[in-house]
Formats: sequence, C-alpha cells, structure tokens
Amino acid sequence: MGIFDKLFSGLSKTRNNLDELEELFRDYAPDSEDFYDDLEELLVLSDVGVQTAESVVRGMRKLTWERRFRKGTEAREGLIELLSRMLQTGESSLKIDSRPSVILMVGVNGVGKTTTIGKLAAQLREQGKKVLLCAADTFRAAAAEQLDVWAQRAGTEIVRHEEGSDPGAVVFDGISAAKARGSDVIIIDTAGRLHNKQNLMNELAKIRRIISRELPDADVETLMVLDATTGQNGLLQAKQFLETAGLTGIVLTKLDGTAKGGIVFAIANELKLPVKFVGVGEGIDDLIPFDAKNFVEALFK
Ligand SMILES: Nc1nc2c(ncn2[C@@H]2O[C@H](COP(=O)(O)OP(=O)(O)OP(=O)(O)O)[C@@H](O)[C@H]2O)c(=O)[nH]1
Ligand SMILES: [Mg+2]
Repeated sequence: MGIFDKLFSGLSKTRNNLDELEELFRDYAPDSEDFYDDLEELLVLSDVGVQTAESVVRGMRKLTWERRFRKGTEAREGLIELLSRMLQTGESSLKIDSRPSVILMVGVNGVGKTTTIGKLAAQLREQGKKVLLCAADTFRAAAAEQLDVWAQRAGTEIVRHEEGSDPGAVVFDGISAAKARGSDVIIIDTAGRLHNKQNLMNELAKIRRIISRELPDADVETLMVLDATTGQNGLLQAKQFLETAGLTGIVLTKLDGTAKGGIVFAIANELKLPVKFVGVGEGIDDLIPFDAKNFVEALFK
C-alpha cells in the first residue's frame, strides 16, 4: 500500500464523520446562515475544536464574499483551500542535519512514544542513516525491553541502563556512544509523564540541558506524541509541554482508531506547531510524514 492509501484508510473514520459536509455543499446557498451553523457543528464533531471551528467559519464567510461563491462546488474548493492553508505552520520535515543530531520524544503515558520511535528509526535507517536509540525511560524494566525489540526490528543500536537509573545518565551515555560510533541520529525515549507533575517535567528540562551541554551545536527535534483519540485534552497537555520542553513539532498517533482527526487543525491553529508525522497503525510502516495538502485531500477525496 502506498503512503497516500495508508493515510486515506487511516482517516476513514474521520472521513465518515465529515460525510455530512458533502450534503451541506449539495444544498449550498451562499447567504444561508444554516450553512455556517451546520459547518461549525460538523467541524466541532470532528474535534476541530470550538475556537478553530469558529475561525474556519469566519474564513469561509470572508472567502465567500471575496470570491462571490454561488455553487456548492466552489464553496467546497474554498473550504479545502482554507483548511490546507491552516495546516501550513512551520517546517513539517525533520531538521536533523548535524552529526549527531537528536530527536527527543516526549508525551503523556501510552500515547505511542516508543512505537513511534521504532517506526521512525526504521525510516531513517532506510534513508541510510546510522541511528542510535537511547532508553531514557528507566521507570519500568519493560520499557527498555520494548525499545530493544524495536531496535532489533529496525536494525539500530541501543544504549540502555538498569531499571530505576537516572534518565539523564542514560542520555549522557547515549550521546557519548553516538559520538564515539559516529551515529547520525540519536532518538531518545522518555517515560510517559503527566504535564502537571512538576518533578517529572523538571526531569525533562534536565535532559534538555544535558543535550545542549554535550551537543551545543546539534540539531535537536523535540517531538510531542499526541494520541488523536484523546481529542481536545491533548491540546492542553501540549501547551504545558511546549513551555517546559520547548517542542519543535507534534506526532499525532492512532488516527486509524478515531473519527476525531480534526484535532490536526486545532493543533496547527492554536499551538502554531507543525505536525511532523501521523501514526495510522501499530506496524513498523504505519508512520507517515505529514503533508498538509495530502492530509486535506485524503480527508475530502
Ligand atoms: N492503532 C494504533 N495504535 C498505536 C499507534 N501508535 C501506537 N499504538 C499503540 O499504542 C500502545 C502504546 O504504545 P507505546 O509506544 O507503548 O506508548 P508510549 O507512549 O511509549 O507508552 P509509555 O511508555 O507507557 O508512556 C501500543 O499498544 C501501540 O501499539 C497508532 O498509530 N495506531
Ligand atoms: Mg514508552
């Protein structure tokens, strides 16, 4: 299956939710208030969020007036254009040119951090990069085990310590190993943490400090993994992580399991952070580099 087909099937539930949009455009009348009310309602149902849905509706009113839309097909195209533009916030591809460069994966419990690292490691390996995984989730023994399994699947090296050891020390060792072995990218797995647990958030800040001390000139991507099924709650989490960890982008996982893919628009509009990847399944190939145009196309095809 090609990337677009994967995205298309991953978005099938969200698309079902938006099916009523097609009806809306079929009965379109440019000066009908019902159209705007129904549009807003449908967007909110798909988890676009109230604030962002309102902003889309405002944008549609403006576009309708500017371009004198008469037909539903024109309005539909207008909406697609508006939504694609909304998703273009910042650089959606990874900036990992330095050697080594660092990808730090953060987020709350169970969102898919470790799985995403496995998938990403495999992709980077395919691009010919030498990847080193760093098991800084020392909270449970099973966490390093799980990362080890992914390292074997993806064919990468791994640095891990005993359960309960200091995550900062693992990161330090990981960086030393990467320097010694000439790795291109270090991907750091961290323990899931709640955004309101201050000591754990401080631990993240400490990991960040170690990275900037040991690799002052390196490219560092700090990616927050968000579970699409948690909806608007995820936005609140992301705001807190943004403050403590200085995020450079979002990975949105489990899009295959939800009708709430509209959360992507809320992320772009409210956080002004680029989505860099979306997860559409549990397999090693189920991570798709994010592209605004493809995403909206897969949603409206
Ligand atoms: N359907 C689906 N499942 C996913 C996706 N990404 C991850 N998962 C599943 O989500 C569950 C949790 O994934 P993990 O990678 O362990 O999550 P984590 O964030 O590392 O969890 P903690 O380390 O416990 O905080 C696993 O069962 C994964 O297979 C996805 O894109 N789609
Ligand atoms: Mg994990």
